Amino acid sequence: MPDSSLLEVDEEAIAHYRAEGWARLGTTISEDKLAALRTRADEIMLGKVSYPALFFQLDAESGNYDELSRGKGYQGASLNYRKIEKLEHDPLFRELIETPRFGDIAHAVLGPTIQLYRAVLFSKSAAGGTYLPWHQDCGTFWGITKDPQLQIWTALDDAPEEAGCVEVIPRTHLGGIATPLGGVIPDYVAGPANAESRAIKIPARAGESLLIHNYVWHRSRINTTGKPRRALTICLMDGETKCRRKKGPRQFLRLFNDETR
Ligand SMILES: O=C(O)CCC(=O)C(=O)O
Repeated sequence: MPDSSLLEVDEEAIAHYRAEGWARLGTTISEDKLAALRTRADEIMLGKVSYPALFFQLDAESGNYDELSRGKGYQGASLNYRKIEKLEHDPLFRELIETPRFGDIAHAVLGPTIQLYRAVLFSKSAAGGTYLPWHQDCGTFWGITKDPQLQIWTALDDAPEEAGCVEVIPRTHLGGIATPLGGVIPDYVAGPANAESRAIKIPARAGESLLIHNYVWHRSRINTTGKPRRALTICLMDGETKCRRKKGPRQFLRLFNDETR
């Protein structure tokens, strides 16, 4: 169904995302808001602003994904957190999450009701961060009744190649999920698929957003710029998707829903 509120440029982006598994939206946020978000990211990492619901993961000192600490949460003031989840609890991040243009795209891709699976800051600190291997964002590990398809990634800092920009293997989303568990693509799948030779890099300027299909293989390397490289990813899904957990199933935040759709 054509959506009259959709910008032409977003129609083109959605077509590219459907065909290739990713797309550029261009700049979606103003410089003053970006500056406030960068400050807020630091404040959260340093414990100056805190919300009980936030989930934290520190970088591995080695930069090796397999050596990340898991399940430890906040480990004290540090700018070396690689991942902070549940940023919908922070009003500044919430405003970015609720960007009306994101809502128009989400409705065009997902339908009349939208919920948020997660809002995550992916950070590669000035010290380099962690190498994030080829992965998909889906599978039984995610604990929901249907794999999500749509992520909107927004750079808070410039993310050139040297900063560990996002890389994708175009069209891999068309092959579906690589393993039932989802997540990291095992070597026995990535090797025969010639992942290295098919990879493309997607450098981005601060304030630019990308659409990323949850099934497209994507990764990001170490940051060698000596400056932080942070981005907010929101994963959106349709309103029918439910948590599979029997005990205390998660309730997902509804977004962009209005009575007129
Ligand atoms: O920004 C990054 O380094 C990783 C992004 C990512 O994996 C995602 O948005 O799903």
